[in-house]
Parts: sequence; C-alpha cells; structure tokens
Amino acid sequence: MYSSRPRLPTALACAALLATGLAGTSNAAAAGIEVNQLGFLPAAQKLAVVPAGANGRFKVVDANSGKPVFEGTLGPAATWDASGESVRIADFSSLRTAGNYRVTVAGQPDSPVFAIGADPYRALDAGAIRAYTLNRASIALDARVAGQYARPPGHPDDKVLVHESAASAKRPAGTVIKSPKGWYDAGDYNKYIVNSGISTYTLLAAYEHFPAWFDKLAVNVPESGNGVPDLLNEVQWNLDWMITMQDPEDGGVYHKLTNKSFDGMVMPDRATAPRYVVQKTTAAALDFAAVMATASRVLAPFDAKAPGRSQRYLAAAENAWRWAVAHPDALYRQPADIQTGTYGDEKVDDEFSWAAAELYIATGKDEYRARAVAAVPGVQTSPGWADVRPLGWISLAQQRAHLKKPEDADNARRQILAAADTLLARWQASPARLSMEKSDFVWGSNAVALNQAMMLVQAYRITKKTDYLNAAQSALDYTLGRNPLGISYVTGFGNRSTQHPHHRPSEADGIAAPVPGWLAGGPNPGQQDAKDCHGVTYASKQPALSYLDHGCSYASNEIAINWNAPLVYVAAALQALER
Ligand SMILES: [Ca+2]
Ligand SMILES: [Ca+2]
Repeated sequence: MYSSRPRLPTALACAALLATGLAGTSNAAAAGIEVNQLGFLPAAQKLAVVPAGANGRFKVVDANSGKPVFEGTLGPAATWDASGESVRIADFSSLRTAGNYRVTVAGQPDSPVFAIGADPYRALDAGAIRAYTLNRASIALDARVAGQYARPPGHPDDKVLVHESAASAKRPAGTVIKSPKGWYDAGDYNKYIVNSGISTYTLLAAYEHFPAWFDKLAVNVPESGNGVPDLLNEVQWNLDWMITMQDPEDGGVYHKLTNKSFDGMVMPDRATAPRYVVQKTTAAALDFAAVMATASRVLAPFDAKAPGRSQRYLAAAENAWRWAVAHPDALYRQPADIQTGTYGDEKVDDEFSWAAAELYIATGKDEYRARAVAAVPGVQTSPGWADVRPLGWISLAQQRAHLKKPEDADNARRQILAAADTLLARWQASPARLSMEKSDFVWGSNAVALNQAMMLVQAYRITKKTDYLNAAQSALDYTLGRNPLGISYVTGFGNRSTQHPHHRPSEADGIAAPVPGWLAGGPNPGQQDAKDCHGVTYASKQPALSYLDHGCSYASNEIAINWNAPLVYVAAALQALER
C-alpha cells in the first residue's frame, strides 16, 4: 500500500494512543549479530550479518549446550549504504544438522536462537494466510478459528450506497447495493479493488505454483475441512466480494468500497459509518479482469463445489476488459467528500498488459495476445500495486503449455530473467547480501524485498540456478530478523518481532499481543507520519533504520493485504523448492 494520506481519522488519535498507554517504544538500532529468527531448511544457504569488529572468526553453537558445531571466517567488512553500518557476512550453509543454534563472535552479543529443520516456515505461511482470515469483513470470528482474537462481525456491507461519482442511469446516486465479504485492506476497514488485485493474484499464483504444499497446509479458516485447500477458501472470501464490485449493466468496476473518512481506532463492529462504492476506473476494471481470469483458471479443478464459477468469472473478466477498452482514461479522482485511500494510478498500460495476459491464456484471442506480448523497454525488477506488468509475465511463463503460441512464454521468461539477473547482481554486490537498493526503501519496503524475492523464485523455477533461490532466501531472512534493527517484521513470529502495527483491531482489541501473521510495511525514510506521531521519533534517517514500532506509524508500521501476499508466496516457495 502507498497512501498519500494518513490512515488515522485525525492526528489526535495518536495523542489518544499515547495517553492510553498503547503506544510502542521508540526503537534504536539495537541489533548485534543479525539472523533469520525462524531459521533455515537444512539445504538452504544460511547467512548472518555481523557488525564489523576486531574479530574475523565466528562460531555457530548449540543453543542448549553452548557447544560449537561450526566455525568459520567472516567475509570482508563493507559499509551498507542503506544503513550506514559496516558489516561482515557469516556463511554457515554447510551446517545441515537439525537443531537450535546461535551465531557467536568473541566480543559481541550472541545472535538470537534460530532453528535448522524440515519446516521452518510452515507455521509462518499458515499464519500469514490466517491474518487475512482475521481481517475478513462481514463475518463473526469465533474462538475455534480466531482464538483470543474472536470478535463479532463487522461491516455487513449489505446496504452500500452508490456514490455520485459512480452513478449511472440504472444505478443513480444513492442506489443501495449489496457488496459483502472481502478483506479489510490494511490498518483501515475499507476495501479497494486495485489493491485487492495484486493481493488476490499473488495468493492464487502461490497455489498454482505450489499446489502440493498448499494442499497439505492447515490454516484453520472457517471453511476448513470442506475439501478445498485452506488458501483457496481464504481467497474465495475476497473473490466473493470483488465480483459484487462490477456493475452488471456495463461491466465497469467500482474503484473502492469505503466510508467517507477513516474510522476511529475501534473494533470492526463499532465502525458503522455509511459505506459507498466510488467511481468506476480503468485500473479497477483491468485489475478485476486479471484476477477473475486467473481465478477462473486456478479454481477450475474445484468447480464441482461451485458449478459454473469459472465460466462466470471469465465472462465477468471479459466484460470488465471491454469496459476498460471503451474507457481507457478513467483515472481515479478522489471526490471532494471522500478522504480514504486513493490507490490512484496515473499509468494503466501495465494494467492493460496484465489483464490481456490472463485473458490471452484463458481464451487464446488475438486481441488479448497483442497487448499481452507488446514489447516493453527497460527492466522492471518487481511488481507493485501500481506496476502489475510482471504479474502477466509470471502467468505467461507458467502457462507455456496452454498458450496458443508457446513462444510467448519464452518472451515472458526473458523479461523475468532480465529482472532476476538485475536483482542477483545487486544481491551479490550488497554488503548485507540483499537485492534491495537504497532507493527501494519506500513505503512498504518489506514487500518490495519479498516481491523481488518472488521474481527471483520465478527465475529459479525456470533455470534451477541456485543463486536465484539463495537471493530469495536472503530477502526472507531480512524480513525475519537479518536486518539492522534485529527485528522480525512479522507479528507473532520470531523472538523479537513487531509489536505495535498500525492496525485498528490490533490497537482496539485490548489484547497485548498484536494480531499475528502480519508483515509490517517496514523502514521508510520518507517518515511521512513523523508530523502525526507526537512524542515518538524515528531513531535514524538511514533508509534501513527508518522504522517506528508504534501504532501511530502508518508510514512504517501499517499492515496491508498486498504486503502479506508475497510473504505467503515466498515462505511457501522456499519450503517447496529448497533442495
Ligand atoms: Ca499502473
Ligand atoms: Ca492489541
């Protein structure tokens, strides 16, 4: 998510948070030896990042006995420009014995404990999916599913008003429609088609690429046990909402379903402001088309549970495409009376490309192929909600056997490899062994890391070249603790993790621990929230240190469905692909 405005109702909410003691603490750079706090599969590349000091040797010791099981020499010291810190790499990849360990260097505090074992990311992957379950609109979450996070239903969205910006002849302003279900987008309670697009696609792609992993992954969602994999049950909840956002009269798709302004920091059932569907846009129509075409393909094996679903989704996708072709410049313009997230996107050529790719796969039609395979200058290293072209490449590369012209997959594969080779070169040159450049530390930087990892995984799946997988592993390591703050950015996972995400239920539920399984947005030197975070300050302006574990920090510590999706994908990929 990138939001041009705070997701707080008012700046006063921060002051209120501070007053009620829910505030977090200002975090200084406290890390010593940095390591993935969840650990590694036995065959994985295993790296720690060590502050450069006098000693050039490191050990890995058994966490219980303290007995050394591995010794090695640290790599050369170099300053990482994203943190300003001089670091050295400890490589203990050849340690493959299952167990719990610490990395030690004489004169420095030991690393946190981590594991080597067969399933380091199983619980993480299930938890990252369950975070969506816990963010569902229009449903009561009982203790069987949600444990201590059980809550009454919020936002039935069965009486949603058509905003005047979305009015049409058959649906004038004030028309009441039903648009229930879906996921709350982020720390707020609104629902946005554009951000649902990349999020839902990424989860569908995860299933399409790693079905054996997800067929066995028990997530515990309300529908568990119904014969459909839990991940797909969760995705279905959002698809059920998305399909209602299409105007059946013309195929156009509303940009968002929203309050006029952000809710207070309250639980979902206490947020009862009127809801509106707002403006049909080109981006919404195309993201919707892409997701529905993908869903028609990925869910087809399960259509016995929902007869006719794939045909309905594909028809909806083609209707949305036709609307977009007829309205190629319907960019989002926030109405004067609406203050919530915009997901404004001024360039929709990439949305045309992605939707065309998915529709070409589904239909083989020349109209779609022409836009799906059109040449693109330059290299795009990873996708984002406003830059979705790589999602089409991923699908085309995956679906080679089903394309009318299989060579179109080869073209997509070349684009993926160009992106991955750029990332690989950065990873190899990085003192912190991370494909992130200094300029990648933007709003939602943790998802940039994981979307880059998703592209690296595609390259590994195409070439089986191990370094691509190693670079993806490094990105996951980074988000799980191998970073200059020594923090796992996933709530509930790791021995030192994000505690105070900008997330209404986490702040309003009266439970000390945050709702688990969410990836925090992460370091963001823009620090756009500094003006709203009264009494707490960022400890540093360095890109990789610009993080505030505080409920007030919408610019570094919000959570979002599009950020969790590559976490679900990459955790699964490493479990499914690691030799
Ligand atoms: Ca775009
Ligand atoms: Ca809480």
